[in-house]
Amino acid sequence: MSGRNNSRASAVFVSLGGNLGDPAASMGKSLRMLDEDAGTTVVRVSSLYRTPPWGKTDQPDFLNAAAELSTTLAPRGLLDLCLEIERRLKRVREERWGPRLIDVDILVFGDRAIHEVGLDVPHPRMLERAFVLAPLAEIAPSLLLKGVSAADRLAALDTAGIEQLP
Ligand code: A4P
Ligand code: MG
Repeated sequence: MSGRNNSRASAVFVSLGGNLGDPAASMGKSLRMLDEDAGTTVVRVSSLYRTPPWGKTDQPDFLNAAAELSTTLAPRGLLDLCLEIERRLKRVREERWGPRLIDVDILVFGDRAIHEVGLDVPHPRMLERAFVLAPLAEIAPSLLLKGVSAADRLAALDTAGIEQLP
């Protein structure tokens, strides 16, 4: 994998989601592939959440989760790994915000702010999305997002219909 970063590992958070096929299995496989990458370790994984579709509402409910990684990859290298995992799980991109087998997005990469072609970190739409913040606040309630904790960010959002699975 290109884009190795030889500096110390950074705390990184990713979101996982899907609403086609067997999303729980796809998310499990994605986490295994992330963990198997030489420079990346999965440190913590949230519960699964059943979430109503956001953005484009005439599609099945999603399953969503979040994970903390420790990685020596550079942000671009981690994005390449996430996209490679989606490809290996045979994700086909059809419409924006449409149904998907698996989506693996980078939410936060240490304290880095990145605005490049094809890579925006922190994820630009995460603060308005309860399906992202519910699992993230479970594993990192004190994580500061623009100066406000993930738990407080979540408390300000409508979480109707979001169900934490056992
Ligand atoms: N990209 C830029 N920044 C990032 C980043 N931080 N992490 C680029 C990952 N990718 C990033 O991605 C399109 C491109 O975004 C990538 O090639 C990468 O270069 P995509 O996954 O195909 O996204 P998309 O679906 O076409 O659009 P978008 O806006 O990224 O979709 P989202 O934001 O992922 O939303 N409702 C529920 N309940 N749960 C969901 O998981 N997901 C979506 C999709 C809509 N509604 C949902 C859910
Ligand atoms: Mg994505």
